[in-house]
Amino acid sequence: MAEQQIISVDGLMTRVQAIFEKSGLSRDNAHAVAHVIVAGERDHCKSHGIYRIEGCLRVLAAGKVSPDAVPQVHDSGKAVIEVDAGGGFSNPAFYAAKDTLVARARETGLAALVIRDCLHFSALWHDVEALAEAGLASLSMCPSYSFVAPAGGKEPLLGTNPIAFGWPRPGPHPYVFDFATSVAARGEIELHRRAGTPIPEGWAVDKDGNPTTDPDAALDGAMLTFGAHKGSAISTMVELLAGAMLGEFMSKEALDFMGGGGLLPRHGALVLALDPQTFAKRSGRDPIAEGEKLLTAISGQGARLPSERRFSARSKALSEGIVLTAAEMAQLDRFEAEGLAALEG
Ligand code: NDP
Ligand code: PYC
Repeated sequence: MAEQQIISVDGLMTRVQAIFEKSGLSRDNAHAVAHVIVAGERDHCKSHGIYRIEGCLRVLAAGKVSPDAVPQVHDSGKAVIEVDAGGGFSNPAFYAAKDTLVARARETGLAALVIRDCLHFSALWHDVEALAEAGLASLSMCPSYSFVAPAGGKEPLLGTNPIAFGWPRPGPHPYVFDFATSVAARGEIELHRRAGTPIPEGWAVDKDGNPTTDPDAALDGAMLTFGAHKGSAISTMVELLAGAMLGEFMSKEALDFMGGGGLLPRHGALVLALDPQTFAKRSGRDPIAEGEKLLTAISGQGARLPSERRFSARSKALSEGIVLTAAEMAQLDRFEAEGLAALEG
């Protein structure tokens, strides 16, 4: 068998959706989850691409996610919109409430979406890209599992707590950054473990608090926040805003609730949407044009904007297809043929 194989983005979408339907997810939920995973693979975000299928199947097999949850949107007509994911994946819940969030942010200038009781495994750039397409600036964040030590400590307490920001631009792509507040996403360490390669220095400490480059020792120990005390504070903010403030699990409670980090975490998520036109109105200036001055000046220095790598990976994948290894293809074959039974092999 060839070492590498090429599959079109649509072809991969069909296969991943089929895997989830075979494994018991309702058609709508299978579509939303497959969409986010295929987008990750398409944009060459391997830590949140097809590698995540197995984690989703494991949580389904364990009965810890509702396969046919139908998200319930609660709209009081005020700034805060809530959607109850009903113990299902977060992605269908976000899409169920997105149009209401966009309409409210346009109407009032600022609106928030609270996603309750969801399983969250995905990258966040999907949310902020979707809102930028609607002309809105946004922030998206969620806790995860307490795998990360606060700066100055050595016990895991904070989550890898991702935060993403999106800003609309006139061209085809918005300005987007999206990162874990740990030095790297946990998925990156897991990929190093599978590949048998060391992790870079500075990502983690072992369970005795000593620096380590061994992925197994890192996964057993504690990950570190980016930017020392600064990342630690931002991660703490994510716990407070997207956990405590919502009355949903913070990362430590999420880990205790699931009884270990082997399955995907269950908690809430927060998405803030802001309409730049409303905020700038009385200034008489065009916020998007003003933003462009900064963004083009950054690029003009030869500095790369976040997400540029992703957007070019996307355009290559859309025109040439996605390159997968033979092992990845074989795993797709197995999952598609056997569904959850493939996990036993
Ligand atoms: P990365 O460190 O790979 O990337 C972080 C951001 O920085 C991206 O927007 C990236 O753009 C940008 N970037 C990277 N290098 C440069 C550079 N040299 N110059 C300018 N910008 C740069 O992300 P992480 O490993 O921290 O996170 C990966 C994903 O994991 C995220 O999508 C996050 O949402 C997800 N995650 C999800 C969690 C969950 O609980 N659901 C938990 C933790 C993480 P580009 O992509 O173009 O390289
Ligand atoms: O990569 O850190 C991570 C992660 C946790 C939950 C989903 N992704």
